[in-house]
Amino acid sequence: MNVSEIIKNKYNKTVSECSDEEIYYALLQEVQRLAGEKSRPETKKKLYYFSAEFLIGKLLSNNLINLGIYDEVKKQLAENGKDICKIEETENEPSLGNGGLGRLAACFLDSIATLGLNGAGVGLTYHFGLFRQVFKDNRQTAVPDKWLTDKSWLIKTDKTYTVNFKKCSVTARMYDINVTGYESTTNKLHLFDIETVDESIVENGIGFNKDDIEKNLTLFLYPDDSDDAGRMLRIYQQYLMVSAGAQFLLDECIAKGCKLYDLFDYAIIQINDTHPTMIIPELIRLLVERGLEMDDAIEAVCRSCAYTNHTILAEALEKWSVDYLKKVVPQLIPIIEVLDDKVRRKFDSPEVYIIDKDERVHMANIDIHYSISVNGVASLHTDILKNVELKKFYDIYPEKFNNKTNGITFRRWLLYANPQLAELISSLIGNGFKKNAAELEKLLQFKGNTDVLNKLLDVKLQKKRELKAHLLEKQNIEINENSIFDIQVKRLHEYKRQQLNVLFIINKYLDIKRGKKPTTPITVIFGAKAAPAYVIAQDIIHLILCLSELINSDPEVSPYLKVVMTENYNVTEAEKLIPACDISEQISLASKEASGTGNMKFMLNGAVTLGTEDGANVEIHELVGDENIYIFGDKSGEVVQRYQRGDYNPRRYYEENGAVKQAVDFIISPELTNIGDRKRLERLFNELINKDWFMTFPDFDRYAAAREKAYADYENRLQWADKMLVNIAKAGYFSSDRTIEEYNGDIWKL
Ligand code: 26Q
Repeated sequence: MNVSEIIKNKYNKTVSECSDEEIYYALLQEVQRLAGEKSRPETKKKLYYFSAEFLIGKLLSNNLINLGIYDEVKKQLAENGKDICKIEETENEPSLGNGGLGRLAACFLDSIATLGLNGAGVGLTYHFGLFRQVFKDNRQTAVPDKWLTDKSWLIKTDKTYTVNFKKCSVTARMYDINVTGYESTTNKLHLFDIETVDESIVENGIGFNKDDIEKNLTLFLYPDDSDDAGRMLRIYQQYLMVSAGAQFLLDECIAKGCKLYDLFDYAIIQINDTHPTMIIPELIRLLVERGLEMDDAIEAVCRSCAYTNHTILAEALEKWSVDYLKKVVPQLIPIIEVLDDKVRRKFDSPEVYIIDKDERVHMANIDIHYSISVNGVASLHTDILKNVELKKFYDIYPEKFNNKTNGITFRRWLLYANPQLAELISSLIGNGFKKNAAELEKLLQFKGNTDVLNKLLDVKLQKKRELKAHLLEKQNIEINENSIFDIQVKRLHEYKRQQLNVLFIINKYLDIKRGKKPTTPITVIFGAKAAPAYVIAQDIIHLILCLSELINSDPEVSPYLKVVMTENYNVTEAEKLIPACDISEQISLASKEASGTGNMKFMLNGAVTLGTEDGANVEIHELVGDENIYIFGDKSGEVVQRYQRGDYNPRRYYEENGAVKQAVDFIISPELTNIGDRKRLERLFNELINKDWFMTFPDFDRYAAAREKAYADYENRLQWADKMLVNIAKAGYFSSDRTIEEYNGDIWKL
């Protein structure tokens, strides 16, 4: 690519005369052209990955890397006095996802394209993605994030579909985003939108009139599972996505010669959690409308669908009341009734019915009965599905259940986010790991090699310096690059237990106040958005921000301990934080985190995990061995039993464990209530001593001990670097290329 020529043709100016925005837009257009040239030829069978979320992150650099021209573009820009990072800053991040599930979908698209598989993503264009988080008075406020402009990566297509709701009909238009594969062909992400959406109805923060469907349908992404308001709107969104997507895929299949009863020869539909579940009754409805007998339609659809479960939290499993559905999509009710009826004729157990006695439709139950595959996202998670959560279903359909441990794309999370580390690895083992992540194991030959280990520590220090500069500029907070960077970034949720981390910090603060100083200073970094309606999560953010103010402004303590909460944690922020991390906090209550994918990104970047035996941590532990991870706490079996017994009494721990009591009492101490909101802090205090639903107290002592052990081990820099090396070397298993090869081999069979 010749950047000067492109700029000259477009603007009749030199590169140095252009603004960063102008250069960005010229590069975007050139990338679109190059990506288009690499379009993948259609083949008979195609994967449709349906997901309500695709958390794709910024695209310019990612596409340049995948097209193999990042280095030359960067160089040419530099020769003209332009910094590619600054140009990238002008790109808005499309925050079309909440967290793990959405980011996983984005990593999968990258791997599907890279492996040259015929597959597309199908979802929605939210005009405002996930809210932007702004801290004010030590609280989170939520403001709309208007990422979508006329200079975005979306390409308007001429494909439109009518989607009928009870109240109105809308026209869904398809927009495409090119998904470039790494040194491979280009696939598509299809996102539907309606043209009548009116961005001007947004008022006070992220509020808007929930009733006017034609104006608000694709306005916002739903902030997670803890918001009761506007549930109806979520059904509208889901149906828009699946109805338009179903019409589109049927058109594609028919054009290739599909006779409908053989749909499964042309299409495999991966249902990303229950959010796109209505695709099943909708496709059946469309096939019947086009002349198939009901039973043939059910059979054809069932053989075309596969379901991924991402959670075992009962409250996150979608159940929609028949009444709700009747008001929005009455045309699906007769189909859902037929599906339920068939189940009732075959099985006695009410647990597996689709419509329960309270007239609620269990979306996951539709997926399990009427698809060919049910998969969990990490080995422990799949075991829990089989043996506990979905046991009744596993007894019926053992052959449907399978595990697909999650993965991440190494293009974004290593090559792009940490070019220095990628460079070091290349210099040691060549470039093969870029296409075949398993080759990272070759790094093991450098265990104990002082020269290599020092280089690894140098890279880490450099990434810490970059993060330091970033935080200074962004939030005017100064951190010490020679301190231990201990990081927990993920959605704020009680089960993820940011509160456990906080309790440790409180005791560390009090220790330092009493003169017990850590050998190496510690910087604890949080990043987390909380669903606006999730009160306790808001309280935890408040506590972290108050604590951060108290500690960072205390001259006795701040040289040894700092607490930073980065504002508006998102993909772009993650790309800066993860490479700089020493200790990766993965401390969910065992059995609750289905997999986690941040844990994999940290490991790949040479952070050492401090975590429970939960989700994919279990597999990380197996791969790196006891020496190279800090594992603590109750195992999932113990936790499950404790819940079943129902005898957990947090107050007893609070009264009997001095360390727990000291930390919890401090939440309502004058030091904190002078800074923060007493009501919020008291509510959190009471929640912990009376409920502590995610059992932080029983794990507290073992957590504190493991964390202290990690801090002590950090002192031996070379031994620590050895742990980093092993983590990087063993991370190859978590490449999403491996995950996608498994999906394809076992389920999709493209
Ligand atoms: C449900 C109903 C109403 C409104 C919103 C929702 C909703 C929205 C988003 C429910 C769940 C989600 C997101 C779930 C999620 O991100 N799960 C994570 O998936 C990751 C990828 O598999 C796992 O690594 C994480 O462990 C899991 O928490």
